[in-house]
Parts: sequence; structure tokens; C-alpha cells
Amino acid sequence: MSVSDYVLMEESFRWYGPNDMVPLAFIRQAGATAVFTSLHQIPYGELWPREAVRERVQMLADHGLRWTAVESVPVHEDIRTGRGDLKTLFANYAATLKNLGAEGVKTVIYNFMPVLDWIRTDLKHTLPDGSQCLLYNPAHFAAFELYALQRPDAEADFTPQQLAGAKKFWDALSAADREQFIRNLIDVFPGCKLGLTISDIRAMLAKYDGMGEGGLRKNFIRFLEAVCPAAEEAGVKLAVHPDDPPFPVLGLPRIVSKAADVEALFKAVDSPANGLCFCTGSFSANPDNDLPLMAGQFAPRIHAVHLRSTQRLPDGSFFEADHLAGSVNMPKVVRALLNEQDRRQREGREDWRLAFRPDHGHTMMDDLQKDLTDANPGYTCIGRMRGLAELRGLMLGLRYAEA
Ligand code: DNO
Repeated sequence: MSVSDYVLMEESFRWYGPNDMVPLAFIRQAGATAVFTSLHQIPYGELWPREAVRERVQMLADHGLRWTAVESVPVHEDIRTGRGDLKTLFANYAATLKNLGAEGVKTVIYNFMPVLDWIRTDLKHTLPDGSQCLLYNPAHFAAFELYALQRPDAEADFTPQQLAGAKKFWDALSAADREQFIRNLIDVFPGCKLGLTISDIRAMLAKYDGMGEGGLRKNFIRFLEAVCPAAEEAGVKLAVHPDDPPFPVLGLPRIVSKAADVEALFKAVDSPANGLCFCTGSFSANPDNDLPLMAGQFAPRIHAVHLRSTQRLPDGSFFEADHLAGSVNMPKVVRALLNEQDRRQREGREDWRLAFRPDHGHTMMDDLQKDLTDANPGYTCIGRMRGLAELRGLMLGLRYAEA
């Protein structure tokens, strides 16, 4: 058996569209055969025309790449808060799924994080080897909550040490640094700048007043019930991305943070289209999550995979470790995922192949010399290429061991 006969998961790379600093040619050179991408130019909540989907499919095909997962079709805030013209929003989402399915794009990632998408307090944390990574520090987030957002009740969410750390951190920042720090927290939505201000965030938060975990879950289930039938019909699988970080922030509930949350969702809406984007990085920041166990437990419902690791620190911070380091046992996770892929293949399913992408990556080497003003944090090329290469080697090694 030659090495090229080993069947791995489909190697993919995230691409933010034609404005991405990383061109498709580089993605191909990194060895990926597919991309996770989105039509970021379409505002949240609007319908994706079939023609626009087709154009993107073609653009990728011209570079020898396949559009294997949409990341993401964003869920409009009104759907999460349960206000506004839900009928139109649901109809647009369902029609978008139909158009994607008709063009052969069969996996759609989305998330249900209220107000802010993913959150980091430092986008350029320097590691001992000189590369940079993303980091979340709860004391620094407390500074944002207390001094920038000035959210009433925020104090109660932090320990006395974190509150002391928050003050020290905030006091040491210059006015310009504070400005940048706030920008990094409130305006890093994937692939687009929404231009949000602190008062926008306050207004958005107010819409969740009194909602609680149960209320948010109810709105989530209503969304799934509204769009899963269309997804099934279109042959599209939905894959919810876990909360990042996987615990409540901003005084808001987060309901896709741990195994029990995922179980509850699958139980509430028992549709084959209701699945998971298994993001090892997001889940791993919560020490209660046993990643290899979860990979096995949710295997049949895993429709997309993000592979990355975090290193948790005693003060509650976590940073993004090398893909094969940190707190995730990546060999065990990848083993479970390959087993699932094999199972699907044995079943003769047309869509048996699992697609994964290396999630995030360190800014390193030549990328450190570049002007990264317009880069997407965590998504420079070289660090992700390192991640992809390591993960490919891991998969090959596991295959070799079983042959
Ligand atoms: C950050 C990513 C998120 C993720 C979306 C999914 O790099 O993990 O942008 O793609 O939250 O909807």
C-alpha cells in the first residue's frame, strides 16, 4: 500500500473571499484541496442568491479547490433575541440553504453566540519562540466590561483578583491603546467590520434583558425548527459552532459550550440536518470538556471539523497553543474522527468524507514582517500551513499504524 492510498479527512483552509490577504493559490500550495468560506459581502439576514453561490463555486474550482463548507451563514441577532421580522429571516435562511444545496455546497456552519462572535483580549500575544497567538485573559475582559462598556453588575462575574488585575491593566493603557483594545473586542466579526461602537453593544445587550439561558435556548430551537426541514430537503447539513469562549460572557447565557448543551440541542430537534462543527479549540478552553470523548459521543452528528488547541493557565486565561500541543489530545480526537469517517464510508454514504481545517494559526516567520491591518486575526497563512502540515502528518501516522 502506498502512502497516497491512505484515506485522510479532507484537508481544507478557511478563506475570507477575494479580499483575503491569503490568495487561493497559497491555499492550494499549502496542500489543501478545499476551503471553508462565506459570502461576507452579503449583510446578515439577507438571502444568498443562487447566482452568487455559483460564482463562488466557480472561482474556487478555477483554483482547483472545492467549497466544502460554508463558514458561516450568519444568524441575524433578531433570531437570537426572538424579535423583529422572524418570518422573513427564517425564509431567507431556508432559501439560502436551498440555493447552496442546489449548487452542491452541502455543509453550513453557523453559531448562536449572543452579541459578539468569538472573543479574545490579546490578538498579538508573543510566545517564547517569537511567534504571536490569540489569547483570552479574564482580567483584561473584566477591564473592558467595567471601564469601557460599564455594564452594571459586571463586577459580580469576576473574582477579586481578576478585578484587581483589571484595574491595573486598564490604568497602564494609553488612550490610543484603550481605543485599539476596545476595537479588537467589539469589531472582529469574521470577514467583515460592522463598525460597532460601545453604545451599539449596550443597545444589543439590552435586547437580552431578562432572557436567561432558557429563553435563548427557546429561540435557538425555534430557529432550528424553522430551517431544518429546508436543510433536509436541500441535502444540507447544519453545523453549529461552539461558543468561543465556552462560558457565559457579558452577563449573557451561552448555550453551546459543553457536551450537555449539544446533547440538549440534538434532543430538542431530532433532524439529521441538526449537527455540530466540532471545534476542538473552542471546546478545549472549558476544562470540563473531554474532547476525545465528545468526538466519539457526537460522531454521527459532526458535519464539519476545526482542529486547534488551547493552553489553559491557572488564572483562567487561555492562549492558542500549537495545533498538536496544549490541552487537546489531538491524536485521540483525530483517531475518533477517522473512525467516524470510515464508518460512513462503510455505510456507502455519498457524503462520507469529513472535512477539517486547521483553525487559527500563529503569526510567524515572514507574516510577522507584513502589514496585517487588514488581516483576519488568527488567519495568516504560515501558521495555519504549519498546523495543516502537522495534522496531515498525524493522520498519515495513524493510518500507517493501522495498516
Ligand atoms: C474564529 C472562528 C469563528 C467561527 C464562527 C462560526 O476564528 O472560530 O469566526 O467561524 O463563529 O460561525
